[in-house]
Amino acid sequence: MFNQLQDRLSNVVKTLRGQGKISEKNVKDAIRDVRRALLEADVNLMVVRSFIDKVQKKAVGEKVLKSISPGQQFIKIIYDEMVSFLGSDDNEINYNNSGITVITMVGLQGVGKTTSCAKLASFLKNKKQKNPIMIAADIQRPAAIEQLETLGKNINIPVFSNKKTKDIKRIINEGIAKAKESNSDSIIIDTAGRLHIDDALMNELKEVVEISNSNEIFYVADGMTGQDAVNSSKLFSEKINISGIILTKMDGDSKGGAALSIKEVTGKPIKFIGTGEKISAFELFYPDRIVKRILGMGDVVGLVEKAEEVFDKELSEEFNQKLLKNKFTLKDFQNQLRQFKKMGSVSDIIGMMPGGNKLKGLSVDEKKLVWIDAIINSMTKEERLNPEIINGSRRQRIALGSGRNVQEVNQLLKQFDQMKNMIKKMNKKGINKFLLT
Ligand SMILES: Nc1nc2c(ncn2[C@@H]2O[C@H](COP(=O)(O)OP(=O)(O)OP(=O)(O)O)[C@@H](O)[C@H]2O)c(=O)[nH]1
Ligand SMILES: [Mg+2]
Repeated sequence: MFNQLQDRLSNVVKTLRGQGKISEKNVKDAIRDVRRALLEADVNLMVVRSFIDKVQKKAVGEKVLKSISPGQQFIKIIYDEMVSFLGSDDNEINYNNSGITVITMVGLQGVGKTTSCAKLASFLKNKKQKNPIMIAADIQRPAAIEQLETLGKNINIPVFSNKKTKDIKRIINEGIAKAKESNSDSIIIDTAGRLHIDDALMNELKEVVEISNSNEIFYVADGMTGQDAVNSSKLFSEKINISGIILTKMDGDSKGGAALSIKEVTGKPIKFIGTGEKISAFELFYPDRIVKRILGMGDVVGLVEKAEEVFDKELSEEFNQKLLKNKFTLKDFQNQLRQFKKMGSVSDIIGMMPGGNKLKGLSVDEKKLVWIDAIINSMTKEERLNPEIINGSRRQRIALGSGRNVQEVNQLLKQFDQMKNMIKKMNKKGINKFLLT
C-alpha cells in the first residue's frame, strides 16, 4: 500500500529534516516535489491543488517556532493537512443506542460488498462484543445469497434469507423480525451491485435504506480502480445519503490515490479498509496513522495492534513460559518465525516502525526466513530439542536436506545459541533492566 508515494514523500521529508535553516527556495522545491508525488500516486487533481494551496499558505504565514527546526515545522504542516484531508478520526460506527443498529452496504458490482459484510460482522462480533446478524438482500444474483450464507457459516454469524421472494421490502422486514427474535443488536444488509449507477438500482437501495431505517450506509469502493472509485462514489453520494466509505482491495497495487482523494471529493469519511480476501484482512481507518506511515514517521500503535492480533495467544504464552524457564528449543524458534511471517510481509512491518524506512531492503531478508524454516524442517525431532548433538556429519545431512550450505546451517545454530544466551541474561536481570543496559 502506498509504496511509491511513501518513497517519494519520505525523501522530501528526509531532505527537509537535514536542513538547519530553511529558505524560501527549499520550501518551493519541497512543495513542488510533494505535488509531483501526489499526482503520480493518482490523487485527484482538484484535491492536489487544494492541498498544495493550503500547505503553501500555512508555510508562508507561519512563524518559525524556536524549539523545532523550520524543516520539522514544514513536515508538521504537511502532516496536519494530509490528516485533515483524509478525514477526521471519526471512524467509529454510529450505533443505535435505543435499539438495533442497522448497517447497509451499497456499491457497484464486484467491489467487495458481500465480503465486507462478513468482515464487518466479524469485527462487530469479535472486537465490539456485538451479536450481529446479516440479511441477504441481493435479489439480483441467485448465487449472492449462498455466498453470504457460506461466509456466515465460516464465521459463525447467522444470515437471514428468503429465497422464495423477490420482494425486497418483505425480505428486510422479515430479517428485522428475525433479528429481534434472536436478540441481535446489529444488522448488516448486503445489497445488489450493478455495473453502472442506474435508477432501478438507486430506487431499490433507497427502499432498503428507508424500510430498514439504516443508521449507517457504507459505500463500498474498490481501491484498486483509483479515480474511477472516487468518481462513482461522488455520483452515488449525490443520490443516496451515504454515511461512510469502505475502501477495499488496498492490498493490491493501488497507488493510494483513491484513499487520498475520496474524503475530500465526497465529504464522507473512510471508515474501514479491506486489505485482502481473508475475513481478518479488514482494518479501521486511522488517517493519522496512515499519514505517519506515508511520511515515514512510523506507526508504532498500528504495529503493536497488528502483532497482538495475529500472534496466537496460546503459543505466545507457552513461548513466554519457556523463555522464563530458559527451555525454548529450535522448534519454538521456528514457531515464532512462522507467527512473525503471518503478520504480513516483513518489509511492511519494518516500514511501520519508526526509522523503519531506513531499514527497508537493508536488513530484512525475507528469503532468509524461508531458508531458516527449511533448515529447521530438515532436522530430526531430537536435534530440534537438543541442538548440542548436531555434529559435523549431522550438519552436512541437514544442509543437504534443506538445499542450503553448511555455513548457513552453522550460522543459524550460532544465532540460535546467541539468542539463548541473550535470553539467559535477560532472565537473570529481569526484562526491564536488560532493555535499559
Ligand atoms: N484482494 C482483495 N480482494 C477482495 C477484497 N475484498 C473483496 N475482495 C474480492 O473481490 C471479489 C468480489 O467480492 P464480493 O464481496 O463478492 O463483491 P460484491 O461487491 O459483493 O459483488 P457483487 O455482489 O457481484 O456486486 C471477491 O473475489 C473477493 O474475494 C480485498 O480487500 N482485497
Ligand atoms: Mg455481493
